[in-house]
Amino acid sequence: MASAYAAVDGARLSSILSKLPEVGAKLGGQPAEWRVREVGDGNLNLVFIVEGPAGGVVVKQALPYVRLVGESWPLPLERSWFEYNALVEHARYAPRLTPKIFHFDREQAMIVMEYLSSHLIMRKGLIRGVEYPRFAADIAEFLAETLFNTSVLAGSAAEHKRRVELFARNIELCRITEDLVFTDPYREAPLNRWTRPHLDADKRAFEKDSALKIAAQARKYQFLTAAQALIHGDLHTGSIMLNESDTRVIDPEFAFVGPIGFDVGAVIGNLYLAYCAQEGHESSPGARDPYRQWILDQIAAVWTGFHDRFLALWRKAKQGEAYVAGLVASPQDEAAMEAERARFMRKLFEESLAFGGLKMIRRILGLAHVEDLESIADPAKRAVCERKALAIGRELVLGGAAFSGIADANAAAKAARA
Ligand code: SR1
Ligand code: MG
Repeated sequence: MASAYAAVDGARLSSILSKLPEVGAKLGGQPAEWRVREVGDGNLNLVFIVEGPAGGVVVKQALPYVRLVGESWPLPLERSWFEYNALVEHARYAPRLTPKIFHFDREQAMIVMEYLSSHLIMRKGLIRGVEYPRFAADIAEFLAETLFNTSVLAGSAAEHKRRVELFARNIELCRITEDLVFTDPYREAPLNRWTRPHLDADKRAFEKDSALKIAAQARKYQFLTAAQALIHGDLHTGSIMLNESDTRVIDPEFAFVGPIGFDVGAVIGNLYLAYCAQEGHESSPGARDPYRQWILDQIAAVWTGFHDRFLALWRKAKQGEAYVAGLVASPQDEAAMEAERARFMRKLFEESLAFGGLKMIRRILGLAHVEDLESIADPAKRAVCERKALAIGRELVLGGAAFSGIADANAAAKAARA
């Protein structure tokens, strides 16, 4: 019989894992020899590294509340079920870029997965100024493959509706995004925080910025209603683990069927945050200029790589329920279809920038911040970086329509930093 949920500690975790032959074999030796460390530094969960004589695994267990805030903010354990299902879908379409899952225990809200001992959380690498040669191509591939293949551009209506139904119950996690990304930064919410007093005036200005507030709400409407594809839902640079030669996307507990641009924008927005934060991490002014340029190059490469691969998948697709391939018969049909694809991708470009901009602003004026900026100890210096990031975020939300391509977004970012 399954045992009732309880948050684990080292001894209980070893006992649970000892009953899983595949995991036991991976760790080797006896449970008493296994070393268990809690390493979670995220906002929500417990994360353990378990190492034995033969190898290691990672165990992620959901807590029944928001770790960042405490027990006063309950959160369903069921999010682990959505995360597991999203990982299964990601493994289907981007197996090379998804961690391997060894075991899932729904009762314990626990996922046992591959220990990526030679990988680093990308956000930490960005703070240190590390360049990752595989990053842009790998993330472009992940985005294109997972987002295209879980949409009705690739599959049947019935399959899509089943996917919508499964993930539609991830209500509370979506609610966090609805409030924390789209609404709270633009009002007085009790858990908001910002670098005070340096950004007090900026916060007040954002609360009064009619165009920005309404644009944020328009994106919220899209987030609530656009069931385009299974999105990761929290694809910031803390959800990417990588090294020189390998990249993995972790932590899709916010997954649901939503707007494609939300994931693309999450990557782009978090790279712009890292770009702005370099000023707080460089040893002398300008020392990180080449690295800043590397980040901008990655932004361009992620968008271009995603765009090209998504389009290539679409041109080849034969089974999509939308834009039925059989209707495109003549050269005129093909030309009209190509024009439609270009229109779709242009719209997605603007949406991705807008979502990215909103995800930048929420990390500066809302509850949950990012280490890129938080690790800048001097608040005055941090506020300088944050103000530039706010300006870039606002420009991405409101100015995307005027950009002819991603190079224009990068030029706007450079201008805001100058
Ligand atoms: C209350 S949870 C705050 C944030 O942590 C997660 O990583 C998501 O980004 C969420 O919005
Ligand atoms: Mg996470």
